Amino acid sequence: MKAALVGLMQSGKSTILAAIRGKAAGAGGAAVIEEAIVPVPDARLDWLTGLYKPKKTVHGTIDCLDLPGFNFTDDHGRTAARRLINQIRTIELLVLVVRAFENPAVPAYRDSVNPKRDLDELKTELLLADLELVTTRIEKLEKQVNKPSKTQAQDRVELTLQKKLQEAIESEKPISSAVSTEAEKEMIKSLGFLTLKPMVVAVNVGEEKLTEEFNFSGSIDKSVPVVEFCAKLEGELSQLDAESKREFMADLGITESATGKFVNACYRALGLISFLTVGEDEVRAWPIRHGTIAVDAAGKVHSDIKRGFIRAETIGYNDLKELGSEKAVKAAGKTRLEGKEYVVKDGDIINFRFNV
Ligand SMILES: Nc1nc2c(ncn2[C@@H]2O[C@H](COP(=O)(O)OP(=O)(O)O)[C@@H](O)[C@H]2O)c(=O)[nH]1
Ligand SMILES: [Mg+2]
Repeated sequence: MKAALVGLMQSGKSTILAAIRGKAAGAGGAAVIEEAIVPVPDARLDWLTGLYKPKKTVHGTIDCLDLPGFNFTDDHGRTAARRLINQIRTIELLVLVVRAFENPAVPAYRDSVNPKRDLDELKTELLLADLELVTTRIEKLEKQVNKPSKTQAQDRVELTLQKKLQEAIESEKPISSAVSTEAEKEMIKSLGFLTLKPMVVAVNVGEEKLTEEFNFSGSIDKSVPVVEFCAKLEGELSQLDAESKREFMADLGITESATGKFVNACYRALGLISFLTVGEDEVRAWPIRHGTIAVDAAGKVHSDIKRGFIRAETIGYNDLKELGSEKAVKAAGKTRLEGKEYVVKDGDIINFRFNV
């Protein structure tokens, strides 16, 4: 799963990425896209590792891109930003990072710290980039539809759809608000509209305002997760051992680390859950889309397991934790034998039975 940190210059993207991967921030400001694979923290994996003592424990991961910050205040900046924006069309999730921290040493964008204004500016730029794309596509389709071709009927349907999307953007609504069916989504998938992508807003708050909550109503849809954390502080936290970290967090009144918050928000935005596999060799979390059926979950592990799928021997993580062993779960009659069409739940521990 690929996410991109998108934000105005000096909003703290690189500091956030450094904090969530537990490494000190890089030089920053470079015009390159940095990539980091961030393991998804999961307390269930920790507990299962204690139980099975496997040779290895494999976490789910999020592949995070850190983009240079945008600057729309001059032509040069706008051109650079537009080029970057077009490079993230294949990314699945956008994390919009906005600055809420005061720091006299770091000049503020447009000379003042104003997260809502910055979020609106980012949103507008994403809409404009999509408007450009939809307009180009409409021009192309309009030329195409009048020539007889194999795709003519299809092109006509798409043209109607693209016009509907254009109307939405022109009234400042995201593409996602105008797409209603899976068929429509499929039709425009390859274009990579930015305002069709799931989003998370990450607010980089100051050290002294850790508990401040932000209201972005009117700027973003209620369904978009908003996470607040102080990137700088989290960077410092990530350098501590577990014990000092707990103490420090308690002192500050933080209950969840930024990584946890961040990853959970990404999961939520993407509609992801995890199922688990256990054994002496490996304890592992497998991210899947909410609603995935057992046979497709099997395919994540191996194509042979999908092909030869017989049953998914399933126990709930909570049952295992409560009863202490697979044997006890079985004795309590809580081991389930699920078929191909079973909709996998978050925290299902699955042993796939298959035959190839
Ligand atoms: N005081 C304070 N400074 C921060 C915070 N986050 C980032 N900074 C500073 O702001 C500057 C820009 O941060 P950076 O992560 O490079 O921003 P980017 O351009 O979005 O990647 C750096 O000098 C950081 O040290 C924060 O939470 N508090
Ligand atoms: Mg940076």
